[in-house]
Amino acid sequence: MRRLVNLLTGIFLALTAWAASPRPIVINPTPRSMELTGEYRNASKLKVTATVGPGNDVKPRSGAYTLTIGPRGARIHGYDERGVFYGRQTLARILESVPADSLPCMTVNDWPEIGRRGVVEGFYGAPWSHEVRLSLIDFYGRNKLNTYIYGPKDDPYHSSPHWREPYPADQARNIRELVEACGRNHVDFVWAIHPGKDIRWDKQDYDSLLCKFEMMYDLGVRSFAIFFDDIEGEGTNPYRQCELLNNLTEDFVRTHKGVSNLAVCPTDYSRLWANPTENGASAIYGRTLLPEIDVMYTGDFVCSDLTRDTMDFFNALVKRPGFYWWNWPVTDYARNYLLQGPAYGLDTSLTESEVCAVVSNPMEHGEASKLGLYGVADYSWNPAAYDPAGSWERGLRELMPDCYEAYRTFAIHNCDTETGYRRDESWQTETFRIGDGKAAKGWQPLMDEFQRIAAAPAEIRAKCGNRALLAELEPWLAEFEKLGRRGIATMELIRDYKGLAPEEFSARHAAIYMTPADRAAYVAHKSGSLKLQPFIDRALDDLLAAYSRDFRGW
Ligand code: LOG
Repeated sequence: MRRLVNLLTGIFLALTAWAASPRPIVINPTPRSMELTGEYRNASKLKVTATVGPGNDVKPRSGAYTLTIGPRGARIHGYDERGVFYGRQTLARILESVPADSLPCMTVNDWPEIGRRGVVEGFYGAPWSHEVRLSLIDFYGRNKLNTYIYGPKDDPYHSSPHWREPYPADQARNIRELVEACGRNHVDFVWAIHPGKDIRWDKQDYDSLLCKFEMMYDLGVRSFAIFFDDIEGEGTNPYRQCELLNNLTEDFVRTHKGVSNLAVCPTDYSRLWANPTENGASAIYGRTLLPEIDVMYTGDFVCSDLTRDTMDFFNALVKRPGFYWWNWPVTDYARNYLLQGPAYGLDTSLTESEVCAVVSNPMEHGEASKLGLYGVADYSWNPAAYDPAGSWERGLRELMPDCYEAYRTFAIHNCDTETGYRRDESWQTETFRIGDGKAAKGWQPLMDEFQRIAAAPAEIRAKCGNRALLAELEPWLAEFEKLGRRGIATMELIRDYKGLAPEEFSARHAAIYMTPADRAAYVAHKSGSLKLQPFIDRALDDLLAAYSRDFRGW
């Protein structure tokens, strides 16, 4: 009984200390199980020991670990080295979250659901800079993402015209550095080639491909993928594609030490145009492609949700769990938007038996993609526990700890694309029409929001420590600030219009309209396109009508 009371008191004290700490313990991705075991201790001289291998209650899968923080120190046990690394990440997050004198004792038992989780740099447009790539690779490690597929469409040595040729020396050096950075972060660097635009299915091109793989191997690359997306003509032949992959497995993968199985992005990578019959390319893949080769798939559309139904469709044809390529938050088809919303549309009941990998194709703005990737990391590690909204809030805090509220204000109004993959936006903002009965109640909250919008950019500029992120956001921040000011002026006119003389009404009304140059700047870097700017546009029309109707002073 005394022990029980002691234990309960211990838990109470630990929880109190935890609750009183400046921030709650935030670990991304969300661990499988985390239990407070009662006491707490001084963290400043924490002794950490690490062991590796099966046993010790650790789940037998790559990246799994247990972490025990007890009175005598912290113990990490990884199923493999990657697991030890992840245990250290979790411990680091705990230590960042609590004050040094109140580290709670706890046990964490954690492992990933989806074996391969990460990013495909697979968009059109300016490839990421070397610095951004390095910064992202650290971010992957920190968030337990283990896969970085290098395949920027506009790298001419990845695609046509130069896929057959070696990288120039400076670029080769950079790739070697990326491989090393990935190694430090336990990320598999996958180099992808996109030869299908002009490949000839002959010995010469096969040898060119083998030779290029050899060169990449010499730079340290140990994982490879072949992309046949977005091509026409001869290159699309599924029999030839399968033959090539099977031969490469035979002649390259199996003859080179440490090389992992290939992955392929077929030409029919989306259900939208995939022939669902036995004669279709996906079924041909299912029948002829070696079973160890992974097949990529974007779902029902090019940009679409990850659903059980879409995976069932694809997996039945290719006869293996598909490799999911999520086209979000990519914006190469809508470059004037910045996607800062929650990562949602991902089925939380999926397991590795239905989806062998989940990778996200981000924006050409690598730093600004981190917010989305934070959610992707959380989802793919532990889908069953994934809460898109909660994860997004944590991501905002992680990226801008000193101005979370301002970043949140910016992000919540920068989610949708208006075309393509529609995303919810401004979901906490209620707008109204003049005279629709909601105006009286809705005016103040909307005015408050426009004021927060006008003020957020200055705060972000002053307090965001990541200058590279800030530089990517800047064109949108500038437009966001103007949107806020237009909104405030609109709200003031709604409040005042009935009492205004015609000249004053006209002047104030006209001042809110964007000049053609303003409009062009807004369109180039859109914010609030789903709800806020449409509210302003409509309000200006309504104001004109209402003023003409109500004005009695002529
Ligand atoms: C391309 C991809 C592009 C994306 C979004 C795949 C497999 N390929 O329609 O490079 O970033 O759409 O625009 C694509 O998705 N094709």
